[in-house]
Amino acid sequence: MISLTVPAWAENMGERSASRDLPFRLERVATLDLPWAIAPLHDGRLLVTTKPGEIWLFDGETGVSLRNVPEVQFSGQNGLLDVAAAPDFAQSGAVYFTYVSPQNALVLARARLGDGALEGIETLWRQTPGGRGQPGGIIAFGPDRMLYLSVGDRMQPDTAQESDNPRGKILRLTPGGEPAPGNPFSGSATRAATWTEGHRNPYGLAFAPDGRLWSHEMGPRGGDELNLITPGLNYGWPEVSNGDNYTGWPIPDHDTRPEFAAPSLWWTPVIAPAGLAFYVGDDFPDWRGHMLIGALRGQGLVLVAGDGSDQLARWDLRMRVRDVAVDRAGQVWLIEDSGSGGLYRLVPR
Ligand SMILES: [Ca+2]
Repeated sequence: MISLTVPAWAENMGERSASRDLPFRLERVATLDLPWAIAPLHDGRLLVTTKPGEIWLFDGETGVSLRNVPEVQFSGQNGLLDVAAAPDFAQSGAVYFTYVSPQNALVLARARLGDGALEGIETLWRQTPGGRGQPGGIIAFGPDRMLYLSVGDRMQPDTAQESDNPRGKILRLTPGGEPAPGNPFSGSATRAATWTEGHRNPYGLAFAPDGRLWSHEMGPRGGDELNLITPGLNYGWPEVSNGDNYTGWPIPDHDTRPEFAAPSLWWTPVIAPAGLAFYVGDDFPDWRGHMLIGALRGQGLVLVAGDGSDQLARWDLRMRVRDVAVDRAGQVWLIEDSGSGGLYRLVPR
């Protein structure tokens, strides 16, 4: 059923239709107010954030809302964002999370997961200056145990090309939030933390089983992108995009400026990608090594070849999918972007 044909040239995936022939059924486990991110823990429990500002811990179908979560700016795209377990979570109990502060700054924080509460909260990194919407905020830990963080352009596109501004960048930080050794640039703390630049609003960031880092980002009107992340490269926003401005004013396409790294795949009309996870496990053997991408506007789930060469499938789930995650047991989870949003487990057919 899945084609592994590799196109000769990156092409637009947006015009391919979605299928209602689902190789799984959706089991609704819980209902949450605007869930934003899922983080499976090693022991089968799940952390789920909500944009208004809660972090839920699920053990099976039983969920508790953790105490001591910091106040967030809940407005538009801003709020409590991503959550991730530390690589040494089994020993340290440490979790990392991102949020937009009441002062508009994207913040990266760390805490210990205590009994029904966050304990010992530390702010590790804070965006200066802050901004408006489009916060990014996705956390991914690398095989090098460093922390990779996406920062959106905060709706100020030109700043994605300003080298001393964290907007529109992917950062590589130590687990304590400092610029990581071995980064491609040097200079200010922001520059020294920068891994790649020229991004718009990346809501997906994940390492493949082969150790390569992938990201996707929402384009403007058209031009959602899937990018292979290579240190030191500039991904072109807002100088180039395969989409256009919302005003209809055209933006030069990626292929007019070869000095900017071009996407592996792109989508026009947009799917509004959100969440990125590589599949490892037994529930869906055909998906092993490939990536799963949630779609907000696209209202579904997208399966992309693990080397970024092709979209293998796109399923119409008739809901805005905000995040997708794979747990240690190989189960796939997703959440629905809604005020009565479902937490779902995918059950193979
Ligand atoms: Ca780009």
